[in-house]
Amino acid sequence: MSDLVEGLVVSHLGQGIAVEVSDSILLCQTRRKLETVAVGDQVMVIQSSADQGRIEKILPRRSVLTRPSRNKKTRPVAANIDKIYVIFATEPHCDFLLIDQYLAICESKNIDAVLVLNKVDLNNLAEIETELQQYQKLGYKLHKVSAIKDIGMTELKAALNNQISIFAGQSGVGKSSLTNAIIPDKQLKTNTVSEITKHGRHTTTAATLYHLPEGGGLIDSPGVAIFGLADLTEQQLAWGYREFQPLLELCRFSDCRHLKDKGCAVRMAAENGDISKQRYQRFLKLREKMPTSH
Ligand SMILES: Nc1nc2c(ncn2[C@@H]2O[C@H](COP(=O)(O)OP(=O)(O)O)[C@@H](O)[C@H]2O)c(=O)[nH]1
Ligand SMILES: [Mg+2]
Ligand SMILES: [Zn+2]
Repeated sequence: MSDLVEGLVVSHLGQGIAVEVSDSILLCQTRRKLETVAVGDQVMVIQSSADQGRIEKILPRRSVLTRPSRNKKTRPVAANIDKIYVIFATEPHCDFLLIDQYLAICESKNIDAVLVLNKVDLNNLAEIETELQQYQKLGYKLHKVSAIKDIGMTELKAALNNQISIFAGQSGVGKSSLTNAIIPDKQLKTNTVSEITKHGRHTTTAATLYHLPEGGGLIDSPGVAIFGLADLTEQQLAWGYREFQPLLELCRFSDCRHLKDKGCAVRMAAENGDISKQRYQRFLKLREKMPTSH
């Protein structure tokens, strides 16, 4: 009979879950009927052999990101994240709708959001400058970097310390390039996980938590880091636009949808130019996309 020990879920492998306990990694299965475990979870484990164990319990989460799964349900993709770095660039074309979506999710889940404009070595940045200033006015931190030309990377690395972060953003913006610049021995570490677990190659689709040299961690989730609006309500989406927050209680009706509703303080603020019209328009678009709005 072994004791329960605390561990950190560092990767979800096909054959099991890699849990870091002290300095070693155990390949774990979960106790029957345990809810879905996610990368970043703190768990209680019973060690069954030198390199294997069973997850008995998931400790309470500070935060959880989910993605849609079957039957209109959601499943957790990463837990205990402190900060989401929303990566974007001018190539591929900057998708402000997606940026707003990530920011709204962060706002409603109490996760800090930071904007990262990558590829600043390109010379077409002027076209998004006005839009970027809107975000900075709202208090969002913006890093301007180039993964390839090593611009702004020292500041970005320093900002990542002492917390659990994840990079989000559409394909092609440079998430992998940034991750590789920040964790140069990533390949090595990936191999370590699969060697210790001795269960074949580490699949590239698995989200993995890497420790940063000076403390903290970065979750690399290859493919697109998708976490949708699925588990947000319309109210949470509106709250997710932080400039709407002080206005929401000023709408005439408490169930205002901020569309064509009479006495909507949000719409009036957008019409008066007190808040960004573009952001309000994008709120309406995201609202349309929500599963609950149909
Ligand atoms: N010009 C420029 N290209 C970059 C930069 N960072 C990444 N790229 C390129 O953008 C493309 C997509 O990068 P990748 O890291 O795979 O993006 P991901 O899909 O978000 O992981 C690749 O061709 C990279 O070489 C950068 O700072 N400047
Ligand atoms: Mg990538
Ligand atoms: Zn309203």
